[in-house]
Amino acid sequence: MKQSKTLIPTLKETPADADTSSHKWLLRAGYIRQNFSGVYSFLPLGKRVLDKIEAIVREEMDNIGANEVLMPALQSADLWKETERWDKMGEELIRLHDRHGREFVLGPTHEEIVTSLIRDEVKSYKKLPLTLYQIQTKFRDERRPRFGLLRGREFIMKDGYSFHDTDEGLDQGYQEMYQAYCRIFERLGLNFRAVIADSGAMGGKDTHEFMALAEVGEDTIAFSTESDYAANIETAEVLDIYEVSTEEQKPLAKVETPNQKTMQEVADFLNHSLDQGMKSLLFKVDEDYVLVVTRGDHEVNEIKLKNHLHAKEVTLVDEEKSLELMKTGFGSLGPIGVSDEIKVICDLAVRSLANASCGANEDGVHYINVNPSRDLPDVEYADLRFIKEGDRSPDGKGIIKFTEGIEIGQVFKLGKFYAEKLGANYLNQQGKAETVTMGCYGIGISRVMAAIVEQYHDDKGITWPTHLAPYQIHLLVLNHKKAEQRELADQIYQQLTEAGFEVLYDDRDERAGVKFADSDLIGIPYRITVGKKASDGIVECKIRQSNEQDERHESELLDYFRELF
Ligand code: 9G3
Repeated sequence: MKQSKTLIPTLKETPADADTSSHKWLLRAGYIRQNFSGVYSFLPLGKRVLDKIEAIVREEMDNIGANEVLMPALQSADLWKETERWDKMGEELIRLHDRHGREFVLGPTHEEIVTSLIRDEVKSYKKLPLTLYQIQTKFRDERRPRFGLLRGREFIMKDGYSFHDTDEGLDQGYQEMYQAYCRIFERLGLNFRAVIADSGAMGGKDTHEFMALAEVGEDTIAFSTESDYAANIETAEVLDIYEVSTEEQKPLAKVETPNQKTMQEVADFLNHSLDQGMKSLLFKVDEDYVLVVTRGDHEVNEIKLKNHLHAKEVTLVDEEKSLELMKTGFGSLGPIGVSDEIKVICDLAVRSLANASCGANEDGVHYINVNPSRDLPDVEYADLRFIKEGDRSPDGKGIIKFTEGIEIGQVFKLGKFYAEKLGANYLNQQGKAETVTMGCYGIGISRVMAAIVEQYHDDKGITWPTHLAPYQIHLLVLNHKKAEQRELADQIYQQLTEAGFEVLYDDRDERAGVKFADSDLIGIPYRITVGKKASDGIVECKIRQSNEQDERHESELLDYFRELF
């Protein structure tokens, strides 16, 4: 392709709204342009990279016998009402009317559509297992679109769905998809981890997220230093391996803590470390109120709390509600003497405290020498805290460290939720109607493109993995006006293109400096520069990632690139 004939609007400066590396480089190198918040156009270079990513995904999906389909973006609200997601989903679900006033959604995902298809078309166990997938545009009205393609409101997803007649079948389908995802992300050259994740609203059992490691990642991953354990910190369980203190139990006592409000102030005033104090937070859990107690140096994990109580809604109450219910403000809440209508749950770490302090449910008063076995006889204990760096890994091997990740894929065991709601049944071998069991699997295609740039760039631009770049070779002619340069470049372009190489030919009437800067921005792995030595047939070859360069005679180029590819 000749650059004088295509559209690659590079930018010298970083646009103000570029809020992460991939956003900055994809804008500056002319791969994408924002139409409006969270909505982008892929320009020619961007489209070519998308196609290469999709080709790898298709190959691996077809390898495991998944069947590609294409389902509509426009979905009838009726199906979403049958699964009760029409009401449950918030503002993120884009709802609209057609000309007849009928209600629709712009599809954020396709469980409803694909399950209704199976309900209508699959009636016998002989047709199972079956896996369908698509690569299609999704719509989610994110409150705060940001980081370019990483969190858009319209994006490209590969979403796959598997249908089984047994749980074992689902387990096997899930494993096959999991392995296919590992192959896809390895082929994409991504540094990734498969992490145990929280199935949250999806209601399934097992679920794993695939995270591309990058400091801009919005998810924090807890991983073990000595095993392949990795989990989203929302889910990472904490081992109950607290040694019970041997300290002799002192008598419970109340002390005035007149101006001490925060945990640290109380700990300093009572002359003990944070982990000798109890922190109590009051939550509204669906229609109930729950007092959650953790050690002073730990944080409540609200996802764990919600899952433990099988709740739909968990929110921290405000100070006035705390005063109304507990007759005291946040600084003096505690688990002793709480009225029966408020359940008290303590994180596991609290159980092994000895002679600890806690709020006395009176403003400016705390208890000291609290010994849970004696003073908290009927509280419940559960794993409710966030895992911390330095905790022992839940698999018992090594300790936990944190890193940031971009969620690029997820695999879910959905079970029967959607099939039950939509009546997707099949006749089993005995002719009895059974509900289909499902799995669902997603890869953020456009998000993956940005994740790759997060991992492959330097201070001059993008450094694509060779097989993902929009072109394989970038051919620059420094002075198009000089016949010997132009003729040699034209000849090299024709020869390499005819040999099957993907060549981007910078034939523009631009200064050499502009061409080099643009070439570094765009990030094509190999560059040929035709310049002063053209009359001797000598050109310069440069490798973008390593910056190494050397001179070659044009007659060597074909063999050189055949060797490289
Ligand atoms: C919605 C909206 C946003 C959503 C969903 C529904 C996420 C929703 C979870 C999934 C699960 C899997 C198939 C591919 C892999 C992921 N955000 N999810 O269901 F209405 Cl507005 O999408 N779906």
